[in-house]
This record gives sequence, structure tokens and C-alpha cells, in this order.
Amino acid sequence: MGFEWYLDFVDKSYKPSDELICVFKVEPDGISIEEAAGRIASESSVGTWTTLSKLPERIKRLMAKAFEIDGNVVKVAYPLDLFEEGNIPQLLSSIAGNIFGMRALKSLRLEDLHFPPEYLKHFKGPQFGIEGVRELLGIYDRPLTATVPKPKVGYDVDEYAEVAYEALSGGIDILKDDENLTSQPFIRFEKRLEKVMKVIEKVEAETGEKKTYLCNITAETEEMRKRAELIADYGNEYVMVDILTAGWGAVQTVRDFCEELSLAIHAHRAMHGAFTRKEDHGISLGVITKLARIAGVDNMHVGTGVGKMAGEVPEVVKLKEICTSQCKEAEHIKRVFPVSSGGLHPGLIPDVMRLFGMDVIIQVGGGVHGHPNGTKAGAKALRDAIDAVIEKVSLEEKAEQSKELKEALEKWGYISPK
Ligand code: CAP
Ligand code: MG
Repeated sequence: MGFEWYLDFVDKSYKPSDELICVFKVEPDGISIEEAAGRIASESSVGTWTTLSKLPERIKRLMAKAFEIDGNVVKVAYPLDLFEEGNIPQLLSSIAGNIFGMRALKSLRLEDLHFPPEYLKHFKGPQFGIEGVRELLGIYDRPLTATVPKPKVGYDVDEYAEVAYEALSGGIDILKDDENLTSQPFIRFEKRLEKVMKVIEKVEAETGEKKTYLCNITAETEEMRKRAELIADYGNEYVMVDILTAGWGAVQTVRDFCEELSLAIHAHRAMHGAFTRKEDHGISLGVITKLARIAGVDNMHVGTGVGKMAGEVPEVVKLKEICTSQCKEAEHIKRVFPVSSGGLHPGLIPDVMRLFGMDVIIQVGGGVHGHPNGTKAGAKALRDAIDAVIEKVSLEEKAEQSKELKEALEKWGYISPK
């Protein structure tokens, strides 16, 4: 129609240079794939549905270009001046905003994005990264272990501290709050932090092992700052944030004040399933994980491939690579510790370590606290399963010298829970 100009945003001969590249999977609704590609590039850069009475030459240079169309996969190049330096919310308002709601598209998925060095230089990336976290904990030659007290919410402070003591004295390195545990009436944040830090002090004195606490500060940003300051006052190493429910702007604020406080950031990705699971519509976990890394988290959940949460092995491997590969476009962006969590128990540890190797934080909640002989036995069973893999012996063989591992295998065997 005379007033449309979407095809002005399509140029298959265009060769991008130093631009942000997005890869979309799109199903048009009654229009050609070229017109759909033009709509995506237009609405996510400078355009709208109709030609305009005024369009200065210099603004034409800000037009995004759909430069590659392969089946229903469209690649779009974005001039960097479209984006405010270091601003993740604004980036997503552009490349993941209105375009998801366009009637001309039946479905749209942002599959991947590639940042040029000029864009990445404005982001801090992780403060500590894998090497820094290992230094914080003094653990270099094995995966780190974490556990979330279960039931995930409900314990009061004393009950929580008791479970923490059992888990940490049983050999777990890291205690982690669950994603929906913050400061409920029966377990206020300040009290829980105080008690858990006392437990950590006690266990470190008793075992000589370093322990730490992924303390969930998720809340409004000013409140998160207060909670982080309290955590730093107690000498803990970490905060935990539910990055998607808190929001990307909040994550960037947390990164800033955690720099002042020298606190590492554990990123939980609760809510991602609302828009990552459908193959044809939404945003991929690869995009989420790349954003988390440039925003500067130190740990990031990436799935198990074998546990209760969705996410098959190839996806888990891809997400692990996004966390652990060197960032060649920006050397300063450190590597992120991948966290494997969700339905794990000792019987699945060989699978997890085959997937991840040593650079992984293995989080086991139910698989520790559901042990027939309680949390402490569950912690030891987990550590013994990891030792079995490192010693290159089977779990059954290891279980001959580990009652706790034997009992875990008797209860769960090698099941992959749903
Ligand atoms: C795992 C967990 C984690 C999930 C999150 C839970 O507990 O604490 O939040 O792993 O999923 O609440 O389910 P269990 P993901 O060890 O008892 O399963 O790691 O995929 O983001
Ligand atoms: Mg959880």
C-alpha cells in the first residue's frame, strides 16, 4: 500500500559492520517474510506503520536493516547509535519491545544477539567471575556444592539455621536461599542473615572449611541496597538476586553497589519459563544468559539436562558455553560460574559432571534434604558422589564405603525427576 515503507528496512545485500545483530525466528500472519522482516527492523529501530511527512537524512542512518532471511529466520543489524551506552532496559525496549505485539506477526522469537566491542565496552561484566569466586572460597579442584533448604519457604529462623548447620557441617560449601524466600513475616531477612552467619562461623571453626551464603536480597532496589550492606557488614561474600522478577535495571544497580561492597552476585532466573519455553514465540535463554553476563552476575543458573526443569542437554551445553567461554569482543568481561540445579540428587552427579566438568556449582535441594537419614547425610552423599566421579569410580563402588551414598541410591537410584 502507498503509505507503507517496511521494505525500506530490508536489504539483503547489506553488510553489517560494528553493529548489534539480532537473530529472530518469525511466523508472518498473511504477509511475506520480507514484509515481516521489514516490520521487525522498522518497529525496533526508527519506523512506524506509515511513511512520514518528515524524515531527515541523518535519521535514515539509524534505520535497522534486515540483511539476511533464511526460511523463517531473519537477521537484523542495528546501528549502535540507536542504543544508550550501558542501558539494558532500553536495549530490550528496542529489540524485544513492540515487535512482540505486532498483529502482522503470528509469532516471533528473539533467538540470539551479537554485541560488537563498541557496545560491550560500556558494561562491567562479572566483578569476580569463576576464578574470583574460587579464590573467595579457596576451592580450586572440584565443582562447588550448594543446597537450598526445603520446604522452600516456611521454616522460621531457628529451623532454617538448624538445616543450614546440618547441610554445611555435612560438607556443602554454599547455603542458598530459595528464589521465593526473601523476608516473610515468619523469617525476616535481618534475623535469618544474623543466624545463618552465626552458623557459618560455627561450621568454619569446626571444619576448617570455607562456607558462604547466597542470601536472597530480591526486593525494591533501595531495600536491596540496604540488605546488601547488611550482608557486607557480616562479612559474607554473596548476594542472590532473582534477576528477571527484579528487572534488568535493578540488576545493573545491584552490580554497581556490589562493586562498592565487594559482593559477588548469584543470579536466579525464576520466571524465565514464561517466555523462554515456547520454540516459536518469546526470548531464548541464550539471550537472557548473555545479558546476565554483561550485566555482571558471577553465578547463573543454566539447567541440568537431566533434572526436573525444562531444558535439554544441547541447550544446557550452549548456556554453559555462554557463561564460561572467553569474551573475545571484550576481554574485561569475566567468565560466569554456571549453576546446575533442579531435581538433582547423588545418582545424577556423574551425568552433571560429564556435562559441565569441574567449573560448575551443583545445587541440590530436595536431593539433600530428602535423604532417608536427613540433611547431614544428604550433604555427605552428595560430596561422596562428586568424589566418586573425581576418583573415576562408579557410584556403586563408592557406596560400598559410604553408607550415606548407598542410602541415597536406594531411595532415588538414577531417576530423572519431572
Ligand atoms: C531447585 C530449585 C531451583 C531450580 C531453579 C527449585 O530445587 O531451588 O530454584 O533449580 O531452576 O526451587 O526448584 P531442587 P533453574 O534442587 O529441590 O530441585 O535452575 O532451572 O533456573
Ligand atoms: Mg528454588
